[in-house]
Amino acid sequence: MAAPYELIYYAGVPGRGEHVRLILEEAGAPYQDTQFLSFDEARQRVTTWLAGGGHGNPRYFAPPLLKHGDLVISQTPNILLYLGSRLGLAGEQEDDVYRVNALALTALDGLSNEVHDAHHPIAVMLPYADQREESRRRSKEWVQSRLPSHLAYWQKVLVENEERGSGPWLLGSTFTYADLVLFQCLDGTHYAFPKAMRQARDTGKYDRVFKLWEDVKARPNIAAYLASSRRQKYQDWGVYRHYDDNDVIAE
Ligand SMILES: N[C@@H](CCC(=O)N[C@@H](CS)C(=O)NCC(=O)O)C(=O)O
Repeated sequence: MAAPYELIYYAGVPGRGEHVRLILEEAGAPYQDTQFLSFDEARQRVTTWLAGGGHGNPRYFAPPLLKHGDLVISQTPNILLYLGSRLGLAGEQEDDVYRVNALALTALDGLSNEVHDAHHPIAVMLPYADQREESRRRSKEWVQSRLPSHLAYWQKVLVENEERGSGPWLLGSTFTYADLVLFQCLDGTHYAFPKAMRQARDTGKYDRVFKLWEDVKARPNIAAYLASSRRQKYQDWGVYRHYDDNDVIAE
């Protein structure tokens, strides 16, 4: 399909759309992005797509959406699966795409959805201020038990690859979009919980994980993207938010 890729998402925060941007940036694929509209125009475009149905595709519940010609799809990992295969970032073997998808889903479950739920533990539609106490409690629990468990999992994946004489990436020697997803998840989690992430890093127990974060950051296309104005800053709305109350360390 010769049509350009178009990311339809809110403007003003990296959000879930960031995973889509990173894969396109890594591949050097040209794309249109509603982040370059004003905040209101981008929101309007999202609303128009959600309200208007799928135009031949099943209707959508929530952004990000990827438009590629007549195909317009939702669900971040689904978009990544589509792009990863087309852009050569889903591994080399025929079945690798499922391995890569599993890794990406695991990163999104643990270090995106769970982090989001730490600032909205009671209800997505209620403002943070109405669930502040619960959010602090949940963050403490999360930092204490879930963050180490996720970091330990990723460390094991990387160490086991190494023991097989492979690496340094999640799938082994081949860089895939799972590495990009984990990078963004670590980066966002660091924004939300800088003290806990620093504490985790200082233990030295997750050195391969933190190295992967740095290695992805240093890839030429990613480094150029991160230094550009296309990389939006985290804000106090969106998936990753920093609240001092929640910025705790494990005991
Ligand atoms: N699982 C979906 C979640 C999509 C999602 O929650 N999108 C947010 C913006 S990042 C949204 O607008 N949600 C509205 C809602 O859940 O009602 C994905 O990964 O794309």
